[in-house]
Amino acid sequence: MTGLELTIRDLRTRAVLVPMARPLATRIGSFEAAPLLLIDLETEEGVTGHAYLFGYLRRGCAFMAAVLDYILETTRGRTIAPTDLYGTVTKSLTLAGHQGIATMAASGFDVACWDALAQAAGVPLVTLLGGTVQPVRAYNSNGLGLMSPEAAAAEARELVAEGNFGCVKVRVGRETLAEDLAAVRAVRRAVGDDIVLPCDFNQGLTVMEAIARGRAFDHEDLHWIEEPIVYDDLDGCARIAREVATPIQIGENFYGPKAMAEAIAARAGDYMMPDLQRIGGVTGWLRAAALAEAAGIEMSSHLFPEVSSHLLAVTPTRHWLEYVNWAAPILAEPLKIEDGQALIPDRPGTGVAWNEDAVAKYALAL
Ligand code: SMN
Ligand code: MG
Repeated sequence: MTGLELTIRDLRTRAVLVPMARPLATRIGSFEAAPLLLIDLETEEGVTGHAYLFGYLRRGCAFMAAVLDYILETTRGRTIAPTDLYGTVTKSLTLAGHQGIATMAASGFDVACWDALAQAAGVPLVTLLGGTVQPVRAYNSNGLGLMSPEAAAAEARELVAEGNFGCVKVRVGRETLAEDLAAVRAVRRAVGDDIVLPCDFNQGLTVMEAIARGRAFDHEDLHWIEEPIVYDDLDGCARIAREVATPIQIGENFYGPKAMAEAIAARAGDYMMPDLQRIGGVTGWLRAAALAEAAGIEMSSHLFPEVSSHLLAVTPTRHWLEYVNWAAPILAEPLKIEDGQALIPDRPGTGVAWNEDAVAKYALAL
């Protein structure tokens, strides 16, 4: 028996709807508040693992909570050994499907397991994973939705200034290429030549539109073009990546490391950016990071900067952390940014814990 032995006793979920400081309009939907599902994984030993999931839809939290109830039923009384539990949970969800809501719930459970384990070990998650607490290069993704060129220019200046960021992401996919170009150029003029500028189409185009807009964007000094078309058309993505010089970035909708392996095999993207809640939590991320290293592909994160910062620090081909502050209001200690870098907190676990007053204030019925 070691101090690291933890036994699952209970798993509680609560939902909150947290207003966002800046609304985000994208080609696939507009967000003014973040529906978050908070997970508390209680152990017999008194350690509680924390994680949160992003519901996307208002009802999304309830969908995931239902699967998490089932995951608790299948794991209550088990020792927290995340790799073993990942296998158990994945297998138990086979007939529900290894995608979508089921995978999101399993990912949240995995993150809470790793958090509990790192807390029990008395070290930050990054340390438990064999890495070092260090600053992680981040871009400010807290805005720059679809808006007029003037508004985008003003918001881009604010986003750079608010954490001395070296990179901000512009959402694109307006009605016409001319409108997109006007916004991208206004942002470039506003922030100057030294700021790195990726852009995100949020799956809004057809393959032919993406090739046309991508070629036009090739002259605009954009760092990557993200999700030009629907996420599961890997052949289409590969076609675009061949025809467009600017690197194509995909990955926020990979469900599990196997989806990433398939995308790599199809040469569907130049860069990849798995999402903690879809790739399979910490366990899934580590496997995806190994695939990225083997393929020589730069890997960034999507949302969840609090945990993704630990994970990028042990990702051999780490690229950029996507910084969003959407969970900050309900966190006891929000992630800190300094000079465009996220500071992994030097405390046990992932550093995620709740500000209970804020959780009560933003409570959303499940
Ligand atoms: C995004 C993130 C969260 C909600 C909607 C859109 C976007 C991104 O694709 O990559 O930031
Ligand atoms: Mg995106």
